[in-house]
Amino acid sequence: MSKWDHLTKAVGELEEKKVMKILDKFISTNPTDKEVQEVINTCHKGMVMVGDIFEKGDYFVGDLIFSGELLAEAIDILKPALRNCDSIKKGKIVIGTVHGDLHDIGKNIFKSMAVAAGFEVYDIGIDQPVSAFVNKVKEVQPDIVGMSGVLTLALEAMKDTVDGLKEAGLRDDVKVIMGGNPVTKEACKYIGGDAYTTNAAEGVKMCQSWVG
Ligand code: B12
Repeated sequence: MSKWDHLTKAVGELEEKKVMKILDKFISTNPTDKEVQEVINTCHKGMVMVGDIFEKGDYFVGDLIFSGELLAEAIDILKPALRNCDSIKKGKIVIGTVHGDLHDIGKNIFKSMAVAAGFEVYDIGIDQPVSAFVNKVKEVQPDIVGMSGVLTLALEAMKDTVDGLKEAGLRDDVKVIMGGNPVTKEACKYIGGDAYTTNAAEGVKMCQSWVG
């Protein structure tokens, strides 16, 4: 039992008004960064619940779209509170969702948290071909490339992206971090990344350790 179970349930059951009411009340308590992170993780759990209900056939694609909008709305409310994050070291990150994958909720959460931590983030968007990553890296010369994807197929696209960076002679100039539900230690090794995570806050810490 967690004190946030009612929020997980409200997100999972797509109860927009209830979710917003809980978050508005929470924000009015001037929460710490740690507390905000806990609430973001709670919303994430609610999305897992949405996925489970979808898998059972009780939610449809429209419900998935609505759940995405609901989470984006929740993050918009929580974002200002994340500005309480201490800025430690600044660096540049190029981030995008790899080709074939249209999911961007997790990417946007990571982006918000990285910006709040003081990083300059260049978000190239969803379904991005290898060339878009390569061109942006050439243009802004980041410290870090972040790849996001939640489809199993995204793992191959991540490998293509890292191979593309290698072919362009850019791989050794950047650290590569990947996020999204299917990433694992084995996948990271196969893809040729430097790190992986399914937790945006952990991802930001890894990035900070690289630029520190
Ligand atoms: C919302 C959603 C959608 C929305 C997406 C809206 C949007 N703007 O993103 C819509 C409706 C568009 C959608 C479409 C589809 N979806 Co969908 N979707 C989901 C759902 C419910 C939630 C995904 C999500 O946002 N999770 C919450 C975020 C916060 O989690 P996350 O991405 O893992 O991110 C966290 C970390 O991983 C990390 N992170 C993420 N990225 C990065 C990057 C970096 C650099 C770092 C450091 C960290 C990091 O930070 C985040 C916070 O901690 C999942 C179900 C589930 N259980 O996950 C299905 C799911 C991912 N979808 C699925 C499918 C099949 C589809 C469709 C093919 C459906 C269809 N028949 O059309 C299409 C795919 C289209 C495409 N080509 O991409 C499957 C994927 C199956 C698979 N194994 O490949 C899932 C698992 C549902 C299911 N159980 O079947 N979907």
